[in-house]
Amino acid sequence: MQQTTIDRKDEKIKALLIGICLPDQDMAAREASIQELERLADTAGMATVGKRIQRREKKSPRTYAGEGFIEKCLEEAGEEGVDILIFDNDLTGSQARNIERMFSIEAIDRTEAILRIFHDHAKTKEARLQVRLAELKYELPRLRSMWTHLDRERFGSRAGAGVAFRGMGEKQSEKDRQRLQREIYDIEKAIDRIIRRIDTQRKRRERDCRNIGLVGYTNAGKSTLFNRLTHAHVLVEDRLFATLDSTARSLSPRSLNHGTLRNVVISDTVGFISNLPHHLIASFRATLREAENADLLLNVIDISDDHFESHMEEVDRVLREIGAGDIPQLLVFNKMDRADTAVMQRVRRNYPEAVLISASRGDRIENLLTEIHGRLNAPRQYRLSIPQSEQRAIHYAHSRGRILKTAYDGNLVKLTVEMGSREIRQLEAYVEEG
Ligand SMILES: Nc1nc2c(ncn2[C@@H]2O[C@H](COP(=O)(O)OP(=O)(O)OP(=O)(O)O)[C@@H](O)[C@H]2O)c(=O)[nH]1
Ligand SMILES: [Mg+2]
Repeated sequence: MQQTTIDRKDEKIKALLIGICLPDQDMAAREASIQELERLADTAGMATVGKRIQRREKKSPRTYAGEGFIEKCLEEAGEEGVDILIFDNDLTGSQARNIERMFSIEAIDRTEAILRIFHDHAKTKEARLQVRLAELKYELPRLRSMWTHLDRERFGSRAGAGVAFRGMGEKQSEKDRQRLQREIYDIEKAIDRIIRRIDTQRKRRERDCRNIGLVGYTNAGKSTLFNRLTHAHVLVEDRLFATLDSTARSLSPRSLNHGTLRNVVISDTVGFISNLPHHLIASFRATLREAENADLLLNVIDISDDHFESHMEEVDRVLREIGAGDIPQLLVFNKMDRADTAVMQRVRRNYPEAVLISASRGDRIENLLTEIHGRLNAPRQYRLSIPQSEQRAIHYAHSRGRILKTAYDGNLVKLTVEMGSREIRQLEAYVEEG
């Protein structure tokens, strides 16, 4: 991955953004996506000089968008010039190289733009390890095609001349692949250790604490809300991916005055974005661990963003992917100070269970705290499968929960029970999944 460097101080790298719209895709969604790519470019320190979308029947296997189209876009960018092309979806390694060779310009895709931001924003050891892992996993599948290409370029075209050398690239590729895999293995081990530490800390806490995880699209206001509820000073910025690692804190004494929310720990986490590649989510296991194990998720949504509903879908998708899809959620529509009245009315109608707040102004925070209190203590239904010999557990379920159904299966008692989240802890070993 060569990086564009630029000598002229203060002058930003000029990026031209290119997307395609296939027959089964919606143009408005593609436009929203390329606008978001502009924000990503901005966060990565680049200035967007143009955004273009080409309607196509299918991706060009060689150059993703059409060659003529790319050429025309570059021409139209004119005098100003362009330093880098950013494509609004995953380029294969060979597409990127073809474009770079044909147009003598650096070409990256959305994932790489996100990786560059992550790279620049990672401050703690935990975040750096996770970003490195994501980078390696991004590079690995691109290696083979890179060396195959070099083979062809250097030796392949002259008949005969290549024979002695053919496969040199492959050997090199194999060596690089092994090196990358070793590094991936080492980093995953290090992340495992971090996760074990997080789990131990959580277990120690859990005896008398409940955990709340803040989740949501990037820039929704999670850290702002976190700071308000805990009086912490986590970095808040009007940029994408300001937060890359998790911070856990108790609610501040002021928050505690407004409801009996003693012993509640809240965690801030990395934000999500559309088209997050699977390996990137997987790399952030340590950061997302707190969310995975929360008793309640505060799903923070920027109601002032025109696309907040598609962001909600994306957040749901990621939550399911990390195994947090079943954790009770409270929808928190943030930035109500900037929202349209009609939109707020629609949200109130469509999501009657949700709360609307302004985290930065501190509006309706007490209402949020009351709602959190209610949710943490609200009973839920669980299916339990308890050996008949475990009389104490069966008795506990009957005395602390409301039994909705009892069945027997061999020596097991199968109970459907409604219980508070605190009480069910004692029976965790008997809860059936799903
Ligand atoms: N108008 C308005 N702006 C807000 C509100 N809450 C947060 N913001 C702004 O939204 C931007 C993003 O806030 P953050 O708290 O950093 O968002 P985040 O969800 O933590 O973002 P990432 O960590 O990047 O995923 C900042 O500029 C905040 O000042 C709000 O209630 N109203
Ligand atoms: Mg944040």
